[in-house]
Amino acid sequence: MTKTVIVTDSTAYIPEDKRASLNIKMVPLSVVIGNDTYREEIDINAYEFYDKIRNEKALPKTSQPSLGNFVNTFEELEKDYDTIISIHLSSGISGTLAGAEQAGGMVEGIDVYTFDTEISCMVQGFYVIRAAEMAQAGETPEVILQELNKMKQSMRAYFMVDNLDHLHRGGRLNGFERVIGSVLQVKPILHFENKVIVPFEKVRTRKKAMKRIADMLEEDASKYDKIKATIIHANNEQEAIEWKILLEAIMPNVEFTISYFGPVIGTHLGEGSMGLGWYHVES
Ligand code: MYR
Repeated sequence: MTKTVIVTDSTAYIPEDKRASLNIKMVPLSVVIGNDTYREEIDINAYEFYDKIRNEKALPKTSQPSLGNFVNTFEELEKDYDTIISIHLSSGISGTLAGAEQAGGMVEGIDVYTFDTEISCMVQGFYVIRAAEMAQAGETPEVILQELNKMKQSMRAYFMVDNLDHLHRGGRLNGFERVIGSVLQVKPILHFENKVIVPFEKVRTRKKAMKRIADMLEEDASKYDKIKATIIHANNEQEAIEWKILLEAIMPNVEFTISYFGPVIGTHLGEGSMGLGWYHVES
């Protein structure tokens, strides 16, 4: 039987106990604040990050894992497994997946497959958790990858930020003039298209944006028996909890979780951002 292990990066923001129970290996991205570099989820957590940057003059920056980090991780896994499936944030916003691909070609004695989630955060986490459950059940890498590609067909995610400056500064927003967001106070709904972030719709208020996103989920919830959804917040957990209670009441066939934008993604979105991602679970 093929022994398959699942690797992901820190931006899936899968809690440590969940990673441990599903044998998910995590390679961290880093945030750089002033002269200090922190591996997220190891040296700094989301609460510490948002707290720290509030009192910092220097704006944080992010960096992908080093090639050496991937090589070391894969070499270590080669001792116990035949196959790695390395699942990462969108290749259109980070070089992380390219790093995993390169390392995979350098390590002998183990097959490395990479999977581009074309998204990030717990939406990426949905793929990782499903793949890890299947690996634990002894499924072959081919069957796991087939399932991930199937999940991609119904995966959707929308998010909004309080201030577009973070995305502009990091060069991660496409198709939107800087002046529009700041001058007109537009709260655009954002999403991923062809692996990069683009505006989905321009909405005037946060409330309207949240209503529009919820309506899209409700439309899918009326078509499918079972949906898994995650509400993603950037240090605004209370708002996420309230939204979850509201949505759960009108969509009983949707299983909601609450997750977060951690340090690396928070650097590019800013505090107060909010997102909703979901996919259709086949029974
Ligand atoms: C790096 O330095 O390689 C990391 C760059 C990360 C860019 C993040 C841009 C925002 C992503 C938003 C994801 C929303 C998912 C629902």
